[in-house]
Amino acid sequence: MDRVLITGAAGGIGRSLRESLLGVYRVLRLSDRVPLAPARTGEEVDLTELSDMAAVERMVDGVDGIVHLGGISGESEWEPILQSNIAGTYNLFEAARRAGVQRIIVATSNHAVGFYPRDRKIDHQVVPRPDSRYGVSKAFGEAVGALYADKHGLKVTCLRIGNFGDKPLDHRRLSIWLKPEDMVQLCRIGLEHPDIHFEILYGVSDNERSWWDNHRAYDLGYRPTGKSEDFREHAMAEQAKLKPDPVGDFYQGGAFCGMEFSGDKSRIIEPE
Ligand code: 15L
Repeated sequence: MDRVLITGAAGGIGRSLRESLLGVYRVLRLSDRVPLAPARTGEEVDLTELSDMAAVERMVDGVDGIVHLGGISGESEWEPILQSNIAGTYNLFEAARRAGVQRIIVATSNHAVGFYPRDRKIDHQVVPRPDSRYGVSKAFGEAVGALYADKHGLKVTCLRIGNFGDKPLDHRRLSIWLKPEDMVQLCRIGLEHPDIHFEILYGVSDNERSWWDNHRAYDLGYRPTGKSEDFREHAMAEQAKLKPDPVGDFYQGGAFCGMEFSGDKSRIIEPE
């Protein structure tokens, strides 16, 4: 990888990767729909709206690999999800294919599988159970990634990210926390590992109470160093400030499952 593009570079994960991948690849091209801090040595800065195919084609021109973080990063109305996450992700893959990009890492989310209950351990082979329009868009990203890997030979890694940050924010995040340094390892696996064809890996650290069997990531060399239990007291103190949420507290996706819920609460049993 010589030139690596990061979309969504203005977001929390993007800003962190901008620092940690600087100098790892010869050029980092950083893109977002909002202006970014000026380029430093080894950087290029770009302003692109993902729903605009012509702009996306310019954005991917000349890159070898992409870390696709761009799009809406939480629940929203359908129209912005459709434009940024669905059309935007399709545009990215199609433009990348035309430009001969070799590898794409796509940031999907635990919300693609948020309606699995917390007492079920899931691996990378379970079918999607999205918990929101946002989660549906992330499942779409995984599907379009599989298509471009199988049909066009792009090397695609989907990262089902839990919660990225310096520490786990509450009880739920003790299971899904992702330490920034561990995210770097996962990106480097996706951009460099020789055996990638199409992968779904969980973006999660070495958390004792993880809900995810992430053995595929370990097979590819992932050795996370973050351990959420080191922050247990902090997470539980924050949890104590939250109201109980019968639906959200049962499912892995948390509040995303409870919001707008109009289903049958007596169905709070394991989905098939
Ligand atoms: C996500 O996918 C979101 O991007 C992030 O903002 C958090 O809500 C995270 O999931 C989470 O589940 O904690």
